[in-house]
Amino acid sequence: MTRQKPSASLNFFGFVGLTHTLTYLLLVLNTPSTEASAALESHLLARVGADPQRSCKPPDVTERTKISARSVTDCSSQCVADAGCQSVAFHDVDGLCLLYDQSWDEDQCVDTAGWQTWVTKTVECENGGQRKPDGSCQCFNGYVGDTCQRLMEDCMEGMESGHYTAIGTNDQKFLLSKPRLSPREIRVKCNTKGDIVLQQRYFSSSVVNFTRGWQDYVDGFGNNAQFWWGLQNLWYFTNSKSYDLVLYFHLINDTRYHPRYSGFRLTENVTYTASLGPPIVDMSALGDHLKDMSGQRFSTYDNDNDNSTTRNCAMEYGAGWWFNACAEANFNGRMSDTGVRENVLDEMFWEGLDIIPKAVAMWLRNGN
Ligand SMILES: [Ca+2]
Repeated sequence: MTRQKPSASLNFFGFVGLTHTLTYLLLVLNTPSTEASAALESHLLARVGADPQRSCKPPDVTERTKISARSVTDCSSQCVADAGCQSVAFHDVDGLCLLYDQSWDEDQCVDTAGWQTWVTKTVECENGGQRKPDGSCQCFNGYVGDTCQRLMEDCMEGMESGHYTAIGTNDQKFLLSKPRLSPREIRVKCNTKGDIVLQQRYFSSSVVNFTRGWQDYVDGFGNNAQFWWGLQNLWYFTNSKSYDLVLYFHLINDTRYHPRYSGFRLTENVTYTASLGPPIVDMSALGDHLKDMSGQRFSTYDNDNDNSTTRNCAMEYGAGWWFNACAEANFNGRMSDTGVRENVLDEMFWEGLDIIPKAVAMWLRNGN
């Protein structure tokens, strides 16, 4: 038995990936489930099972290639890398791996102890996905799955799928996502940690105005760099999975803070009441100035849901927020280029800081 190196066929047939097709192995018969899963996972392969108790090999025809392999994973890898390969048979005692240029039906398979037979099938990568040299699909724009057949539930799922490595500058663009509860796809901006960015602001000559009415805060507003994502989106996501709220402050002296609160959720989608757990990082340097936020309804100047009967907090603060009566921070307030607090309510501020951040953001991070 001669061990043949697959490198020549791998290098050549890797370019067959331009056809945007994916070769995947269909399980026909009798494969140890753990190893089969590993093989499937390593190539992001779909699996179609038959009788798991049956051992069989293809009929007595000449194989395309006969090699040794350490495992069915190894054997199937050779087939995936070889665009002409349609099926494999593997003997797990002898470590013998046979590649065939044709595929087999279950009733063609000859009962033979020790043999596992896999059949290849060619399918398209969906939704703009492209076949990689290893046979798996590289997905784009928020699609995930073996054949890019569905949208990611959130940024973390997209990141863990290996999706981000191909698009590179992921923090510069929006992707599509579909959380469990949402009837439609939702545009999300993901940061490099796999968080969803729900608010992002920095001072510039074309700063986005955050003094907005109710419908804007529900639907979202702004551009790709400075924006409020929208309460309805936030409601869909935070009721589909558990998230923490991470705030980001970048002060004018280049100090950065990342306070993190556990369990952020909007409990209803009429006034978008916030539920927020305690901080889970040391807040001694900043002070906890969101401690009044949990349990509050969202307010804008044209929809006063705050807890003051005499004041319109959103109008005084020039911002939409979960005001009590009113708040010790104003993340959606007016930004300035001086970085110096004027001690007025409508400016961006965090109680206890005598300077104004030059950039802020709010992120949803996967929680427990
Ligand atoms: Ca009021």
